[in-house]
Formats: sequence, C-alpha cells, structure tokens
Amino acid sequence: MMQLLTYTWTYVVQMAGLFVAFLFAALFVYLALRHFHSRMMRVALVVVFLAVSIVFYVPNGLPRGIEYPLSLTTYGPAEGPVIPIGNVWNLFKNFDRFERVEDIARDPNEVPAPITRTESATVYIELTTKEVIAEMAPGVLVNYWTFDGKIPGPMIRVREGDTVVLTLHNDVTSLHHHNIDLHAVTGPGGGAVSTMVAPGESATVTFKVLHPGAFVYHCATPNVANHMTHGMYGLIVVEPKEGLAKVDHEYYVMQGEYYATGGMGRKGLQLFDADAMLDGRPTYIFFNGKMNGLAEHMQAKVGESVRMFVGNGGVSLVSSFHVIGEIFDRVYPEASLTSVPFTDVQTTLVPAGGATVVEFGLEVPGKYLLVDHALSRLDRGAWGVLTVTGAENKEIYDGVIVPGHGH
Ligand SMILES: [Cu+2]
Repeated sequence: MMQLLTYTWTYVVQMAGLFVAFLFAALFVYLALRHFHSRMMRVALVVVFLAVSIVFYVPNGLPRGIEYPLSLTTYGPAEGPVIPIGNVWNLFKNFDRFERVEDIARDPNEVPAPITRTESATVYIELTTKEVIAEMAPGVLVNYWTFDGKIPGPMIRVREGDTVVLTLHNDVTSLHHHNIDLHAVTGPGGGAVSTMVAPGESATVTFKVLHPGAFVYHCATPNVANHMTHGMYGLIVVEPKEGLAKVDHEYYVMQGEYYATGGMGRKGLQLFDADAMLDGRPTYIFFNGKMNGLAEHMQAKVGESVRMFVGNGGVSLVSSFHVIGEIFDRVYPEASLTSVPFTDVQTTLVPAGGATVVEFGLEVPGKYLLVDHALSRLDRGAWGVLTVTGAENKEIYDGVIVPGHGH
C-alpha cells in the first residue's frame, strides 16, 4: 500500500491541492455573500462562481492523470482503447501481484544462433504473456504487458518450410486476455484467432512458414493498439532455405512507443493515455522497451561485420532508422530477405508493424548512435549506442574526437 502511495504521490498531491483551493474559494464566496443584502446580488455571485468553476476548473483544473477517458466513441472493428474503470480498479487492487522487473529491456544480443539445418523441421515454441511493473526511465513506472517479461518478446528463428507448433501461455497474474498474431503466418488472424487465452490458460497453434523474412509478431487482442503500445511485440525471423551470410554480430532491436497521461519525465506510476494514442502523440519513443534500452550491450571491433534485425512495434510512427557515422552496406527493405538488397544506404524506413534488416562493416572505432532520424524523437528516447573499439584508421577518418561535440 505504501509502495502504491509513492507511485501515485504526484496525483494525490495534485488532487489535495485542488480540493483545498476549491474549498477555500467556496468559503471566500460564502463570506462575501454575507455582506450582500440584496438577494439578486447573492444569486448573481453564486452563478458567476459556478460558471467560472465549470469553464476553468473542469477542463483545466483536473489533473491529466485522473482525466481517464471513461467513454470514447471509436469506429474500429472491436472495442476502442478505453480501459474500463473496473480494470483500473483491478490494476490497483492487484498491484502487489505484478512482478517487478528490474530491467524491462531485452538485451539486443539475445539473438538465436543462425540455422545450420538443411532440412525442414518441426519447431516447438513456448511464449508466456505477462503483465509486469518496470521502469521506463528512472522513477517513471509503467505497467508493461509483455511476451516473456521483456520488451521486445524473444526473437524466434526458424527456417523457410519449417512447421512451427507455438503454445501461448497467459500468466495467472495477468488481468487481461492475450493472443499472438505472427506476420509470418499464412492463415486467419496470423494465429490470433486460435490463441486467445485468459489469465492462467494456454493455447496452441500450428503453422508452416512459407515465406522467408523478418516478421513482426504482436498481441492482437482488442484493443490491439492498446496491447501493442503496452509492449506486446517481437520478431520472428524466417531464414531463407539457403541461410543468411555469416556476420560477426547480430543484434535485435525494436522501436516502440508509450502514451502516458502525466507527460514526459513525470515520476511515479504512469497511466495510459488513450486520447494521445488515438492522436498519435507518443510520450516516450524508444528501442527495446525503455529509455536507453540498448544500454552498453552493443560492443564490436574494427574489422567486424554487423547485422541488425530492426522491427517497429509502433503503434503510430514509421521509423527512419539510421546509424550516425555509418552507411549501411546492405539493406533488405521491409525485411525482404529474398530480394536484391539495397546497397550504400544512409537511412531506411521501418513501417509500423514491419521490420528491416541492415548489414554493415566497421572500419573506424568510436560510438555510433542508432536513431530514428526524425530527430526530435531523440529527446523522447529513440536512440541507442553501438560501441566500436580497435585501431584507428586515419585514412578513412582523421580528426580529434571531442566528447560532447556530436549528437
Ligand atoms: Cu495482449
């Protein structure tokens, strides 16, 4: 309970402040009224007070945190992104049941090994949907919904022609139903219609991967956008039968967004802002689930080659993926691994619900920033670092590196 109070402290203070201000304003009006002997004057003052209260207090005075959209008219095929007040109540009632995850970000090195098989196989995959509490930024707490407790969900790696038997478990501590739609699936709902699971339940779907590529998977429980922005996405990579060229490092990065009623940087537990999501105005934009989600995990050496599987969980933004100080040797646009790759690319698009695969060699040591080159998004968190160590190569780059004089 004390923990919950600290999470919601700013809202409590705001509400208390407003209550006190309103109480004393009313007292002031009451005392003023006593000096008016004319009934008309008293009525007029009360009307003015009430009118001013309605005009200014209601739209501007209520903290955004409690101005939860209790009803919202939307026109999607299923329910809109309003979380019923009962669910909000449930969130607080069950607050202590949620696992606290120390670091919600999946390490970008968590990439399954390349496939060496030359025959098709049946691959068994198990995923667990779980709702947890973790930090978006220091002191900024979010009730994330995840696949396997991290964001993005685990990268799945199979081979073109494989049969996948996927079992989805919904953790017993979850408050919501979840399912999985994999863009690599040929079939209704990408598997979602066969995998809807209530808390504590499991469901299995079997599918054959007909197309190679790097595909997004995500929860498709209505409201789908709501489930995705809470963190329910990942990548399934289907290698072409002939496999992928060998590289020294493979990384797994996914861009995402979160919409918070409190605005950027506000401490404590965040409440989801359905209006902001419908407007496409994310509060936070990030790689791997949170601010600085890639941390110092991406390390490589001069002379090595890198492949990045980059997905976009959205829900609204198209990413203009760029690595500052590098040029992609090859880009597989929209993660089409069978088309002839683009060569020598600066910035590539990653559509919402899509992916890209980029490859490049490392020639010069230094820190290379991964960004969404819609650069105002840097300030909302959309950046990470690839650190390259090794011998300088003055023929390619010769200059004094002054810390703080770059991006
Ligand atoms: Cu879900």
